[in-house]
Amino acid sequence: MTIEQRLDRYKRTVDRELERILLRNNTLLFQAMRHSVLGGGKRYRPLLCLAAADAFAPEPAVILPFACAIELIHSYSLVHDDLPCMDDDDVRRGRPTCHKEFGEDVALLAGDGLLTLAFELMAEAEVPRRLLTKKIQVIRETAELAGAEGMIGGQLLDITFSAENATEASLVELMLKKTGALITASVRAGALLGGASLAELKAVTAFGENLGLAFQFRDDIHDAAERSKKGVPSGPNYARVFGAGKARDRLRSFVGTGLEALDRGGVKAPLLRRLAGRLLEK
Ligand code: GRG
Repeated sequence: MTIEQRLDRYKRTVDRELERILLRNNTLLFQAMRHSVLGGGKRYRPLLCLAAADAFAPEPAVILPFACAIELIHSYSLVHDDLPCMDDDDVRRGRPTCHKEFGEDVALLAGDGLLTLAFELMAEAEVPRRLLTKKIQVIRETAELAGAEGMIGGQLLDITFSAENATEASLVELMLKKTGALITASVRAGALLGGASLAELKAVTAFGENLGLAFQFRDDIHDAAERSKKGVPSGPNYARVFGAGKARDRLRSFVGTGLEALDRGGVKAPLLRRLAGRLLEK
């Protein structure tokens, strides 16, 4: 099987499992949660989690609940980010946003439901005895990286950002938290549960942080191009402040630095490397 075929197979597994998890109830809340999670999405973060585990001792069944939990956290962040009090977006993944379809009140609760369900999933996940401590570490780290000092903290920097005082360092700090934290959590969860050594975990973490930044640079480049066509102002955006050319250079350099971290740590991880490569494609 080629690397792309293996990634496709992992994506189908994640899609099926997310469907199974969210089909357990048919209340309005679960309908809104399903609308937000099952309506497309690249599943980039769960793939990173599975790909990181795959680099060590592949036991995908053990990793799957954690990979799915991270996608639920990602989906909650999108539902809340789309709300009128945040980015006020009408369309997500080519469909009406959760609040457009279900109303703001239900969308707020759907986000809450997805976030808490993620932690329920991880807590309930069955792991071999030798991985029990690692499982607790993953849950704690995921909470921290998704929380007030990670992704949510990054979102606060986003909404309070002052474009006039924007510096490269302030934008990078925002990106590291808003986007990089959950991407780092994804690869660390996979590596920890996959059995990485401390040195390998360090390499995978550096890879994740660089990939998180690359991911947001790529999004900023696309977003700046889209918004300049439509003339709609956007939030903090590196490509808008420093130019698309510089943003593209930074994107390539973060992907390169991430890959070098894997090289230095002796981590082969062909699937992780392929996922990094995707960020340099159209
Ligand atoms: C807690 C409200 C709240 C927000 C947290 C993650 C985040 C901060 C907000 C989401 C909006 C946003 C533009 C985040 C940057 C990361 C990003 C580009 C998300 C889109 O992720 P993709 O491209 O989306 O992986 P799919 O649809 O493929 O899952």
